[in-house]
Amino acid sequence: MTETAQRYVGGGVPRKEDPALVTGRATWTDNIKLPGMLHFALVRSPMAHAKINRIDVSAAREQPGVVAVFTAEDLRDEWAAPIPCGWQVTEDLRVPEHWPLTGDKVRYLGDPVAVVVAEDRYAAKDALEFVEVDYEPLDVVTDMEEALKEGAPLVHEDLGTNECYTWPLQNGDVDEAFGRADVVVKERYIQQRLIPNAIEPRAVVAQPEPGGSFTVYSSTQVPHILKSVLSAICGVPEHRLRVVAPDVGGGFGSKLNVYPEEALALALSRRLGVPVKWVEERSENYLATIHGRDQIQDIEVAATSDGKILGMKVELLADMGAYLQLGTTVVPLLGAFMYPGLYDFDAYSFKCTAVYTNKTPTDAYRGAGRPEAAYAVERIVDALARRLGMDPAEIRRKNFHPPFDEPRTQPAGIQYDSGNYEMVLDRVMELADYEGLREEQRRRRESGDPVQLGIGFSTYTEICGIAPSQVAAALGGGGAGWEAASVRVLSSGKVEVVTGTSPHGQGHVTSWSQIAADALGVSPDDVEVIHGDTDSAPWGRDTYGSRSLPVGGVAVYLAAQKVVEKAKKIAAHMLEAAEGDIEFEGGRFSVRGSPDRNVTLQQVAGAAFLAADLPEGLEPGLSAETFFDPPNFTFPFGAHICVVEVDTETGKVKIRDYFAVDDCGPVVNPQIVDGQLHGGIAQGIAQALYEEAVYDEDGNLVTGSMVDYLVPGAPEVPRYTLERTETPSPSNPLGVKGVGEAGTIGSPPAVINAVIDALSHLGVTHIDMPASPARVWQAIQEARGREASAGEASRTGRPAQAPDHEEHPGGESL
Ligand code: MCN
Repeated sequence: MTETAQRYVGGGVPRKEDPALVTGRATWTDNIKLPGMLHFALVRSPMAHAKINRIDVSAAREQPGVVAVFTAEDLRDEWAAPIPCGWQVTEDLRVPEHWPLTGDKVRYLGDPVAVVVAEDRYAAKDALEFVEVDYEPLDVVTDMEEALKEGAPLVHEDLGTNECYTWPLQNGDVDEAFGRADVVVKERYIQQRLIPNAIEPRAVVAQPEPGGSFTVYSSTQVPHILKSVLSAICGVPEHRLRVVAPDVGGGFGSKLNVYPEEALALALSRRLGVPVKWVEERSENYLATIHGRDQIQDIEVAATSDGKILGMKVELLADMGAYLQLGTTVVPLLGAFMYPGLYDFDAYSFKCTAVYTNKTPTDAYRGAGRPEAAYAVERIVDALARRLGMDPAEIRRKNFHPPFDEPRTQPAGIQYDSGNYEMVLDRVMELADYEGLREEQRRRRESGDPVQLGIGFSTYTEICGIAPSQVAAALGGGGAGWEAASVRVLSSGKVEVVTGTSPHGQGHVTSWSQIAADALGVSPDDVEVIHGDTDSAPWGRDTYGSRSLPVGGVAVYLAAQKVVEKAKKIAAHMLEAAEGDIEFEGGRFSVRGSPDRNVTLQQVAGAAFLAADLPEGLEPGLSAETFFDPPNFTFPFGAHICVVEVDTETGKVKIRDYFAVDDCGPVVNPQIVDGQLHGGIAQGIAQALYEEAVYDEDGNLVTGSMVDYLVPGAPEVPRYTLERTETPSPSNPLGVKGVGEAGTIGSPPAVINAVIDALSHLGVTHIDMPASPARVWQAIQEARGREASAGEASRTGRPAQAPDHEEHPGGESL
């Protein structure tokens, strides 16, 4: 008899990864110790921009424990190609040469100029100060607008300009839309530079193997991409290179890259014939690992007097930093399609100008382009609501796309997969008791309470499940977007899943076990998931862009389906029935109408392995491989309400409550999804209230440690109230959408809108992120000053000084 199949997808299966992680049995790259291994450290530029006149390494070579010291010149022959830019986003993209060590000039604080190899880390580190570099300081440019001016210092003289590219997009008649609008609101928002701060900094070990092969262990999100790119940079043929991502302690996008230190490790192990290791220090990480965001957003919306949006214009300046890393150029363009948010209107234009400055390169940081877009649209929709005296929920509702379950074209010209935006908004308002909150706000305002209540909305969507290879290629991407999986049923019926995704905190081992378990009718404990090693998982496009489930997890499901199809043939043969009559449920194959005639998956697996009696022409074994390249991205969405208390006397913001209703389609593992949202929202709160990488005019990173760069801790983040709705995606057969970045994308505008909402009755309309107590206090004082001068003006008849776009870049204006 067939029992009712137990389903694991959607259930609270505990994370299989955790016991090893919480009992100190994880293998981080720094735990790898190999016989004869040497260690290296880098001499990094103490200046943001300088000519290198001379490097003298002779004293360093004499230091105890030092084995070798190399400059760019010494390693010139190691490279077959420079570190590449992965996205040729325009034909005339200006790409500077980027070598693992710089020889002529340093272009940002921390630019590596020499490498010391020694018997241990400390000896390598101690010898760094004996490398003498004669730097000739050059003028520095850290500000994007300054960098674009005539006569600005050039980060790369050979490019003749600091402009990296300009990328335009236009859909619909924007002039017409703005021409017939009753209201135009224009804003400038600043996306401050952020530092990713994975718990484990980067680390790499390279080991020469017999026969001219190499193994590279790296704390990376992208072992497969790293393998192809390192092969190209170092000229090691692909089949002679194995890349392993051991346990990886987070990345948040920062390990979606190929860094100078990884190329150096491979080249040094080849040059010296021994394994070498490099482990990043935290303060080094602040300089040497990519940063995120750093954009200036000029956004305008045109609307009717009753709040219907007609058109939107966005002009973006995006800071590339001093060099291009793999995804530096594409990050702002991931946002290009997302500024329209959840809103349906006809005309949209976007232009991004990308700029070189003397700062650490930027690249993907959790959300990559989409938090920026969501922030700008959600802020300006609030500004429009204030301008028109409308409720922020009402204006959103008025402009939402109606519910849809088939792809629907949005204003930037791409197709959202499915959505029901009113549903999430209605639910979050119910959860938060919106009316009750407004009532409390009214009371506090009327009583003149120094602590004011603010209620902030964010209704967001985002583009994730980064995949369709053709779309990636059309955007200039140099890598494919499919994902691969193999499912192998062993002779005993136990299962091995091989995935091309490379988890670093997202729980793929658990999730993929659940998917395979349901598809094959086994328990998740009977499934082993193999990942992160290009020898055992040879095909993959890795983990970023919340793609792993909608592309990689789906590939696991499809490979399992292939296995079931083959198993049905064997079962039919064993049961002497027609293949078409075989049904599969709960791990058992039975004959339709005769459930007692059945065999288990284990029996079929045994028969497939023994191969003593298989159907004519069928190969032995029970395994299958799939490459899944979906037809479209997935677009999770949600509605968040942040409730803040703002102390008007000190400027301090306290998040009292945070409500989120998110929709990522059917959920594989609710506990993991909650965790992803908790972490994601915390990172968004961090951007909204705390974090900012600040450079001074000379290009020094002022916030060079965690003392100055404020990563929030548990006391700073609130208790979250989370709920979900479930709108399946038509982009894949599981209907799933990604969730790894959703919280980070949704939360910053909710927090800032809440802060502004708390203070709007005082005349505050804008505060830049991070909304530190000083900034909030300042905004209150400025608003009070304006009120006072307006009062004065009405008494004296002289015009009051009104805030406008020029004087107060964040101010709303008509
Ligand atoms: N999931 C689910 N049901 C859904 C959607 C997702 O159960 N409908 C589960 C998945 O099965 C998977 C996890 O949620 O276990 C995340 O899946 P997905 O949304 O596909 O995202 P990725 O696995 O591709 O993760 C990448 C994403 C990104 S881009 C960043 S940045 C990020 C993030 O994930 N960095 C992280 N989450 C992180 N979490 C940790 N702990 N550390 C990081 O560095």
